[in-house]
Amino acid sequence: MLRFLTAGESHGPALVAILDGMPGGLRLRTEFINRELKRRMGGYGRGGRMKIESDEVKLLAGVRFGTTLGSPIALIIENRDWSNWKAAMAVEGPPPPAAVARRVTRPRPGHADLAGALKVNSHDARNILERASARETAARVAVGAICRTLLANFGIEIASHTTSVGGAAAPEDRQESWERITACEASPLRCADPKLERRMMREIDAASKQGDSVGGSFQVAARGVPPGLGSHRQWDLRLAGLVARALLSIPSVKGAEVGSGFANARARGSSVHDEIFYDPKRRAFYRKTNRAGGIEGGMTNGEEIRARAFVKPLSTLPTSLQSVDLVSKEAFEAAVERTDTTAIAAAGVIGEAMLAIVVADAFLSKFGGDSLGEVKRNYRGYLKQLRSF
Ligand code: EPS
Repeated sequence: MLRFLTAGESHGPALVAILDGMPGGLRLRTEFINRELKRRMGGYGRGGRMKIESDEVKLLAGVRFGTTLGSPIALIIENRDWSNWKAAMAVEGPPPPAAVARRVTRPRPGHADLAGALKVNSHDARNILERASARETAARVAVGAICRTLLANFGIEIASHTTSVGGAAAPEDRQESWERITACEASPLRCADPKLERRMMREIDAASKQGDSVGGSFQVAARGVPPGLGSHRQWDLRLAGLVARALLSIPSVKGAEVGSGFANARARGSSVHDEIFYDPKRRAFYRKTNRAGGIEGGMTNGEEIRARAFVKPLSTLPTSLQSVDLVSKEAFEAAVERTDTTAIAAAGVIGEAMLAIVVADAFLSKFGGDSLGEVKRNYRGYLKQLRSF
């Protein structure tokens, strides 16, 4: 139902996105989108670039008088750093000398540089890294904010929290409550456990001091999600797969888990599966545990969606790693000046956006209509069906 594309290079003029499939009649506030963009820029361990940028969205199409038209929504986020890159990233004109063009012939291990250079037959890895950069995720967060706005109309909320940085990790099977997750919003790493957060900050300080980077993990959560989103019908409709794909599409994410999936794999079934209860007052089925992360058989089961992403240490390092020059084929030690020590807090915000996009898509697949009113009518009918089940 929902499709979106982004375009833009990290040091080019701007990032843009087109979101297609959003119903008409949805009130959109740029201030809300900007607030999400601001959240993505924060977090302990970020580097120099975030001091330059101050992301703000401009809606270009699909919105009239603050309300969606049901036509594609187009948006733009300008790159402030562009003013320092006008020659190197000029859109038109002949290429300037190599030094001015800031050509990159030294691929960084862990980055897209080498694989992309080989793929597109370019000896200037800048043609790859500009697009592979996690800068692109600002556009996703803007798209995610629009999806969150839709979901909010149906009481669906999304949050995230950092669960580990390097070796500072919450116990694998601990599930923080929704209240604790949302209460940590203003903390430096958006970690629900203040003591653990201090350990995380020490990990970041130690890595930074040694000119190194550090990875981690975060959990995303969605509450107020009705049962029955996604489908058991086909592999590509199963929601767990869609959530995992969305998380794994975030730069640096190398692992994904639904519920307490990893711990579950080591336990017995009798201690894993969430027993089913019924509340006659609410006329609803419910669980006392949520190890399934709110998804069973590829569908939401009415509990909170919980999924975790595992993030590798950033591959742009101030210290050196062995690599080989693309042109001379000579060995060298790659060292780059400006980078983040970790972007784990930002990664959680991007994870929220990706989850919002997946849930909004699944929601519209089930209840979709051309106007918000039509979606609401369809949803109300389904809630009635659930109550009289
Ligand atoms: C990134 C490298 C850094 C990060 C950037 C992602 O940028 P620069 O090369 O300009 O110093 O700051 O992240 C962002 C710009 C952002 O908005 O998140 C990379 O190589 O992926």
